[in-house]
Amino acid sequence: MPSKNKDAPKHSEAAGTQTPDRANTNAKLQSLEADRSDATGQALRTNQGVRISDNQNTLKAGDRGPSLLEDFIMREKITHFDHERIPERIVHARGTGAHGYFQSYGCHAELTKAGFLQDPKKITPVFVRFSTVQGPRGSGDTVRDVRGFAVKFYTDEGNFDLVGNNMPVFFIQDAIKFPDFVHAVKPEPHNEIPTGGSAHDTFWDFVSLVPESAHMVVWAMSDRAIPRSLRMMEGFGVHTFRLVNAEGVAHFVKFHWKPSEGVHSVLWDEAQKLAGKDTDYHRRDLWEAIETGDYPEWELGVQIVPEADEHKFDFDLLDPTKIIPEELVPVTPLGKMVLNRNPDNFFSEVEQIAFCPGHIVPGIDFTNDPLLQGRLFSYTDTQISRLGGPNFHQIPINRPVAPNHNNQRDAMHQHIVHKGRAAYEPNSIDGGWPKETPPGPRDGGFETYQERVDAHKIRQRSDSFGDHFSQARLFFQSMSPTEQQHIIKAYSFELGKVEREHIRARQVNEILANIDLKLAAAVAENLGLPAPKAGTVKVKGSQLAESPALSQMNHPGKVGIKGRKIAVLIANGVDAASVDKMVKALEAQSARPMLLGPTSAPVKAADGTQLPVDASMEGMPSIMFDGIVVPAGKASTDAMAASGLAKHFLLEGYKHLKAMVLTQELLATLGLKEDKGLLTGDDQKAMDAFVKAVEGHRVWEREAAAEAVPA
Ligand code: HDE
Repeated sequence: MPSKNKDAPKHSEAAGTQTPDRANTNAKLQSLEADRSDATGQALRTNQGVRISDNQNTLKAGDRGPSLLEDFIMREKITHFDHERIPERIVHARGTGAHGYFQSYGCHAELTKAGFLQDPKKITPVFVRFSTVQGPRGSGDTVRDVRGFAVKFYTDEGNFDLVGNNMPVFFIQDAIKFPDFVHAVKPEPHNEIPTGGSAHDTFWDFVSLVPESAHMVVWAMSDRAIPRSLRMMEGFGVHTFRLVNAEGVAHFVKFHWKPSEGVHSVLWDEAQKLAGKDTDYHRRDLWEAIETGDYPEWELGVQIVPEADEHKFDFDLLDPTKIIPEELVPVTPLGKMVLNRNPDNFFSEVEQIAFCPGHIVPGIDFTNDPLLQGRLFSYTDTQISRLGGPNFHQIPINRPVAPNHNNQRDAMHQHIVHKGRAAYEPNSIDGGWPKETPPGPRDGGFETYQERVDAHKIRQRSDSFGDHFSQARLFFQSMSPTEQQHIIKAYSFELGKVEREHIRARQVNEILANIDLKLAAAVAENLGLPAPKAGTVKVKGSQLAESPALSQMNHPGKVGIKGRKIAVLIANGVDAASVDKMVKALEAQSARPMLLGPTSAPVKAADGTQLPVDASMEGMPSIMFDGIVVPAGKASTDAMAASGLAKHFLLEGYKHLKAMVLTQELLATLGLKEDKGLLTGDDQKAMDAFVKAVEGHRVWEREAAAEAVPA
């Protein structure tokens, strides 16, 4: 475990009340707590409550004889085991999650009557599940993919699920295309390859034939698809929703989550290596951050558009392949979310949580976005086969904290013993209960926003959904030169894996050439395709030339290097005082220094002290860290200069543009030159420059020099 925050609450103490926030959250979750089971001090029993005397041996006829069918203890155990698996999610199967709370910054009554957005003192418990889309449950965390960002708010008025992604648009405009899209991106049917990625023929075949995917695919080829951490991702509700106030006045809104730790990614080479060296990189990072008290935090905000301005934009608000640029409509902050508690049981909580965009509360409503409308059907439907019937809302993690009495009855896995005789309404037998609540400004029954609809039934896409390239172009052109290069490389890598040349050519000539000719030309060159001509689609262009909010470089975060992992490389003969100085300087910044030795054995410092290490350089390679420091020490420096393992660690860190502090000798041995983030010495000046470089996430200026370094 990281050495920082040793006194922070540990997982096993999570039910305690370490902070007021925690206390409130836990009090709210009492109904869920009741279902948590702790076997400490308990006898081993069967499911029927019978004490078990021997859990080692099946009942047999003689010690070498046949097993006996009557062994109900063995049969019960094996039968249960045989049924331990449930179907994984069709998409978003790989995920992880955490508990936390949401707190409104103030009263937003002018915007919505939703109770959880009225009072800054109200603590609303939440559970968040982050996921990848393509890969199965056991796939790698760092694959190039969209990340799911699904939040369940357990509000006093019922559960509100904000089931979003870390990208603000989607691949398709209409729900009826979702199975086609998912079948195309999933592993190919004949050989179930590739696991977790989109670099294959069927995905690129589909997206090159479906230009409405163009905008989302540029996002997926950008660094957003390889986040450094789940804590460092923006989240988006994607669709336009409505917020409705007590007077019945509605505004269109787009939901945004802004992480306090900034928006950061790993490099593609790191992502690929991590997928092998630490398949669980993201879930481990989230888990450790929460265990060590570095609680991740996001700000929830909305872009607000009055109903009267619905048609003011050069795109349709109902089209989920479009953003509202933040420069046109800024994000208004509403409140913050903090994740402060890891799950007790992965299956019961992360696996069994069931989200649905249709779970809304009074004060929130839908729009006619045809993708959203289809989702309203799909999620409940899928839970029925995934969780075995329509009573999945009774599973502890799904249970609202609000009461939920109604006349729905029976079905698989019914856990409630309903009292009374009348399971219908109106009734006169049970006094008419449970009864309807008329709509009202507070605590009223849900009332749908009264949008007027007067139309023919048609299967037709609105012309206002027809511009597929303007915003894809805006996105690409809003990137920094570094980010643009990453996008070019990502398209080249992915299309390079496509076997059919006509698919590569179609993506370049019919999609990329309409987005940006420079992008298309660069990718064509990398693929050995003829230089593309300008695209044939007349792209009207966006209202803006650039949207700086789209570049990750403009989201550095507000917490400095808090929670960033720093490798402190040591070997026998290291100067213990130098180690101490560097570790203290890092801890002063709330970073997480970890001591790494040549092996997992303690390192003997020059003054004879034994320094226990957190891991070996092989066990935790450079790709797992945000920065590297090497304390002083002649013998330790000599040992590293002679060690292939240490040199690889350092060169790889250099190549991945990490901030580093080395000794002069090592710098010379590795043949590297100092730069803004490659420093020498162990004094405060070097450490201050190092901290600044880690804050910048990567030493982008080094990119050209790093190209030449093998690692
Ligand atoms: Fe989903 N999606 N989706 N989706 N989605 C599911 O629901 C679906 C879409 C998203 O952590 C499934 O419980 C359809 C957009 C997340 O449990 C399924 C359409 C966005 C998660 C489903 C979409 C999402 C899911 C699979 C097009 C971003 C994971 C298992 C109409 C706004 C939630 C499940 C979790 C999961 C259907 C499009 C986000 C099959 C039909 C757009 C974050 O019901």
